[in-house]
Amino acid sequence: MDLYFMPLACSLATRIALYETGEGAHTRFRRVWFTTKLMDDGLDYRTVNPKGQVPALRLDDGTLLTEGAAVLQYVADRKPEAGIVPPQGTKERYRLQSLLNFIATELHKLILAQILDPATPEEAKRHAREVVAPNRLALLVRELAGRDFLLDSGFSIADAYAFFVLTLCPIAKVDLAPWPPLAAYYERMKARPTVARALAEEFELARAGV
Ligand SMILES: N[C@@H](CCC(=O)N[C@@H](CS)C(=O)NCC(=O)O)C(=O)O
Repeated sequence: MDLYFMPLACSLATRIALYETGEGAHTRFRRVWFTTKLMDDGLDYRTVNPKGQVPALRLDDGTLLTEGAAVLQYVADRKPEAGIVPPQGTKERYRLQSLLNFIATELHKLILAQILDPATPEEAKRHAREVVAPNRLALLVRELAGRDFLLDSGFSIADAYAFFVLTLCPIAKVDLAPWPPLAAYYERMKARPTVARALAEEFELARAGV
């Protein structure tokens, strides 16, 4: 498989999932440069994925899978024994899908994507930081109430996606201080070797620019 990624983008969650399942070792990680949309071989990524967004996963049969929530579930379902996705059809699976959708639409897009897009007017960025973020982060804290991770079964792909969001919050100047449970949750995730490894690797890659 090939994972198309940008360092410290939402594709970080897929990298974590691949390390959790052990398939990272058999995956080609293909970097896409955010500003030019070029890959390291000079090819325009939009010829691969017209959306120009990561993550995208090229399967061995040539199929291209896009959209983080689907990509994450595909990776996790390939190795159910890794235990990072509940079985299909169970209530836990629907909770997972609900969480992935919440993280994608309410946290990733409504907060981070808004703030990090240079074209967003300052007023809209302020609204995202001061009004939207506190409301949605409070909801994330509620989802965690009484749990170490978002699912009772333990670390899952929903946590991997939330980890990306919480990593980017300080970069987007979203204040996490009012939410101590989120800091503890973040540290719990970072204590996992797969998460620490993925984060360190992507920080290193990001040092070369975006
Ligand atoms: N709907 C997509 C959105 C993915 C997305 O926003 N990816 C960002 C990185 S976190 C990206 O590729 N941005 C580059 C761009 O939009 O040009 C998904 O859920 O996977």
